[in-house]
Amino acid sequence: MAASSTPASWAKPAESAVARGPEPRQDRAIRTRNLVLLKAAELFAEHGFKDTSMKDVAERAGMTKGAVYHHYPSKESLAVAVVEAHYGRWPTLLEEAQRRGLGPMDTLVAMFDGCAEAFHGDTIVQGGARLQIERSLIDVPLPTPYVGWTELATDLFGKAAQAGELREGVDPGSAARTLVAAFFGLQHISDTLTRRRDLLERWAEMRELLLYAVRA
Ligand code: LUB
Repeated sequence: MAASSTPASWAKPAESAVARGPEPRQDRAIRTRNLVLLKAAELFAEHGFKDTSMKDVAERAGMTKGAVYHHYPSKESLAVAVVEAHYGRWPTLLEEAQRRGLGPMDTLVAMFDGCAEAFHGDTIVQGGARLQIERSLIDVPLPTPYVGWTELATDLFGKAAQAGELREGVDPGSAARTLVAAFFGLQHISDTLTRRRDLLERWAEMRELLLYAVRA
């Protein structure tokens, strides 16, 4: 099966929409920057963008505010970095899924299984998702949400149709838009009701029903 290409909206843009601190070179600086990003994602996921301050990030990271500002000159630059890092998880997931040499439908399932695992336990992804929900309140451009997963799912459902794995009459684009919308809603409801504790069970339930509906 021809490899699916990584959706453009998942790639880190060449030019960031906001000012960034200097690219760290030494390991210590890289570790510090990553810690700031992780703690910011944690706070964004817990409290949202508006109720998180750079002071909160510094305290949670055990650093001075100056150290945080050195890497990220504004809270907006931190938000952009968290959302970009969130999308940066998916190309690796796609490479891993494609290395397994699965058919298109099983590649799609592997991708969404990995997505569910990430939403269940990856702080960067959880912080990125909260920021995307609040995107209208954040005064900088953020990557366009949902289109990457829709593009990939459309491609894989199309390949599944060619391989005879998709139920007769199911349109790949329609199946992709339905799956992405359903998954978005599932992870949001799970977050709202159980802080995503029940996400994996909810995904297993949805996967069985949706796959039953679309598999040949
Ligand atoms: C996914 C979210 C949450 C789409 O791709 C995205 O932008 C997404 C960001 O809020 O769910 C469903 C896989």
